[in-house]
Amino acid sequence: MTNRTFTMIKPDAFANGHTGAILDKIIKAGFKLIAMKTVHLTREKAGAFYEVHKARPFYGELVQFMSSGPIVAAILEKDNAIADFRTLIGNTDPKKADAGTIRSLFAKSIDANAIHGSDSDENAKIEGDFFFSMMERV
Ligand code: FUP
Repeated sequence: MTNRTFTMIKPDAFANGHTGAILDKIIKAGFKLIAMKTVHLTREKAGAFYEVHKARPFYGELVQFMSSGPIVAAILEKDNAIADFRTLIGNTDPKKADAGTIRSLFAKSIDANAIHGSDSDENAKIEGDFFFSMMERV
């Protein structure tokens, strides 16, 4: 699993019509699509996905935001996937993200920051399993 990561194109980017441009950047950066789907998370499912952040002050708003509209969830494959994808998306805060990164191009704030990328191999597996069954993967 060390060459896989998990991503979500978040409700802000989806609603603003950036899904195609973001997927184009991901594919041009060398990531292969292993599984992908559009889903609209319920509050309960968004809350469960972000359970690790439950104690943080922004948890309630994060759950509200992530259940506010459709998202695209995907499993991606590339050598060094976790680190390379986090470089591609940029800093959590788009104001601090390097020029050309997905968050610098498509996100407006730290809470609505356009895209998610797993922070470890372990979390990529947990997060991919949250959205996709074995039969939905290449
Ligand atoms: P990242 O790994 O870059 O997605 O960032 P974190 O795991 O630290 O945060 C997860 C999500 O929580 C972010 F994408 C957006 C939200 N968040 C806030 O809303 N406010 C904050 O101060 C930090 C994170």
